[in-house]
Amino acid sequence: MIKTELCDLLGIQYPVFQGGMAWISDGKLAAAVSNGGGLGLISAMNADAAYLKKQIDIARSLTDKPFGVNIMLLSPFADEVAKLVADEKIDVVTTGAGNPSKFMTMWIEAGIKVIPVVASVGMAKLVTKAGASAVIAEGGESGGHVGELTTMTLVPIICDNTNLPVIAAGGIADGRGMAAALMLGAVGVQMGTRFLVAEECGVHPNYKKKIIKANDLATMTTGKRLGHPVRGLRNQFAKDYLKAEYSDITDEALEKLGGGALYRAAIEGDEKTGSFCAGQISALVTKEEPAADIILDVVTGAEKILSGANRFSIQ
Ligand code: TUI
Repeated sequence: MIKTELCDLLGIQYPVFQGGMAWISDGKLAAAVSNGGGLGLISAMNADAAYLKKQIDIARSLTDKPFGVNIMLLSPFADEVAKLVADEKIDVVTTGAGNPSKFMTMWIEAGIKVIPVVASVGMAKLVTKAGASAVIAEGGESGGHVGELTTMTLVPIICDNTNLPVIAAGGIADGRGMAAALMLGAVGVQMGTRFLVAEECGVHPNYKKKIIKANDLATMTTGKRLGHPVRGLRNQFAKDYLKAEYSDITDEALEKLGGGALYRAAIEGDEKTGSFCAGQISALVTKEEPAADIILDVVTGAEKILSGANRFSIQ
């Protein structure tokens, strides 16, 4: 079995995180991933503390294993959910889409392990100094909000610029991806798209169907004009939004156009007007199965490769 320092640090069996996906990663999915030996994460997304408290209670009722909360720092409720996770003494907090340093002292004093997503060396150095336990290097292959660099480049660059354990994310959905991430210097992986089709994931069935059907060219990025590029499936919403970005529409109107689109995709399954965040690796995600089976498939796949059952020999 693959064991890394991340397993000891967090008390988990396998060094596999489930990404915090807005309107998708709830208490039930997080508990299923943690029960499967990985680290499940509840997404606090754009919701308030009352919603998050409910999901934390659900997760606690379904697992006694460690789990985490992902805080999206662009959320209008970031301050109140940040305080809630400290009060609840959640095992692990991951952050995305910004600089978490103003919350880090409060979280660390509450005994929480803080693991920010970093999209640059500058941010990695800053959170290392602020007391992070590890960092997630998420390349632009991922779904949702994306940085500039790819996983292939970002992971080794971050590894060389921090002494913290690095978790690789973006473009990873099977054993090959995990093995490659470990070769680049990571000690764990985070996957979003693959867990989106987990049986325990309560996202609308249309969303799962679209991921399972997606091919290599199925995703695109929108949102560059407002400084927050987002990768998702190429549907009517994404095409209309991209067109609007290049028109003379105001920034305010553009922002309004994006409002509620994640909800319409994840909860309502609206194929036309929803924003279906998804990673490039959707093309390799082909079936719905229990979260625990996903973890085992990825970990045993990586083990086979790393123990020599691959396509080269060293002579
Ligand atoms: O956060 C994500 N993925 C997301 S968030 C999201 S919801 C959303 N809502 C409104 C606008 C945009 C998205 C859907 N998907 N992934 C983690 C991630 N964090 N990727 C990249 C980053 C990141 C980017 C910049 C982390 C830090 C950072 O620092 C910038 C700075 O210097 O403040």
